[in-house]
Amino acid sequence: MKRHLAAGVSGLLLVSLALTGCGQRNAPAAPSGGGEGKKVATIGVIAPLSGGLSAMGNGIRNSVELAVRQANETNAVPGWQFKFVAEDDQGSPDPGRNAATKLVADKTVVGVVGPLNSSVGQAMQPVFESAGIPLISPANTNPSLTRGADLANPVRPYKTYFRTCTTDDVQGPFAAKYLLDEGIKEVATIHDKKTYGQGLVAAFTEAFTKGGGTIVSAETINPDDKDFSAVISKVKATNPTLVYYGGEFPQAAPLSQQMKAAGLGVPLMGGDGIFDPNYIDLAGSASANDLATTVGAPAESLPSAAAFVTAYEAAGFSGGYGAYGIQAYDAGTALIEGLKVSLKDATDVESARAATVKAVGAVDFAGASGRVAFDEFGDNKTRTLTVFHVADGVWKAVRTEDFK
Ligand code: ABU
Repeated sequence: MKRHLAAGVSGLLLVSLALTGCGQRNAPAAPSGGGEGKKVATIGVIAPLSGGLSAMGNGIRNSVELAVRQANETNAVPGWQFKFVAEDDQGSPDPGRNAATKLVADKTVVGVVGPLNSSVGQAMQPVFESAGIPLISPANTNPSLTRGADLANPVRPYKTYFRTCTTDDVQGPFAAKYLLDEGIKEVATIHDKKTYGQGLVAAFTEAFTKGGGTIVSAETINPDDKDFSAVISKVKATNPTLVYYGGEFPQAAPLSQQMKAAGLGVPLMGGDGIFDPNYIDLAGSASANDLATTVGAPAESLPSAAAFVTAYEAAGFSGGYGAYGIQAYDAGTALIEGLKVSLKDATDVESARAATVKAVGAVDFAGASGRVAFDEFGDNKTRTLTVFHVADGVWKAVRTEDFK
């Protein structure tokens, strides 16, 4: 994954962005007037733009802004100008719910991409459902958000919620299969008790034990913990070959570092929540040989993502697109594809909301991450995953598979 992207690329796109004042990451994204004679539809993003997960959150924000800019440049929906707004959920449910409430109060808001955290998504879902506005997450991976608590008897809880990423009932088994294939049979698990971490570890544990592996210890931490010495000594006593962690990189990195410092010199493996260059920066040399799965293929290896990567670099954003960039770009594109249908003959955004939800549910296009089409639960039909490990101070892909 690229961390720093070149800013000074010339070309038509960059000229166009400069004209609309969109070249700065935090600049207003679209002309407030909506262009001559055009109606305005607002596309929002809600993501962690501050705090520990802001690198991932700003990658989501920028990638959606890019999709919106391109839609305006290509006049994707004749007669309509898209405005872009971004709200900070701080990676927490309450600010996320507040941001959702703020956006749905704006009658021009036609759809929102986000959030990053499953726990934040859960808080936002009812707000968007009540307003009848589509919410498309590029990063929420907990399966209950689309299929309810009983996965054996799935029921879609919110018809307005969609996502472009793969889910943890796939991600956990994918990690388990990789480890079993590598001959790793004795694993300790730790999670942060949040929706994502807990669910990922449960999915991993079920597949790993079914496949013949043993969970030698199962521990938890609190998301705000800094000192993991107590849990590490409990885990160390069980002599695992690897620690599987459910949570995000701000906790996973110091956990890995403290594990190695305490003599628990085994790799830590996590899910997409730890896949960020900041994990390696924070953990330092202790991160060597640690592993992560991601809910997609690496953008740099996908021919379908090449145009996105080039356009992102040309746009001059100050940070990279991050772990969810292509899924976020595809989420923005899914919304715009739906709007091509629902806004075509619409007089205003509000009266087109039901049609927009229906049209988003029916999109089927070749996105940056691959085919994007939603199933009856709102999940993406494409389920590609990758295992990365840390080598020479960077994340390197070791296996990419389409999970059937
Ligand atoms: N998917 C990993 C991080 C986001 C979440 O809570 O789902």
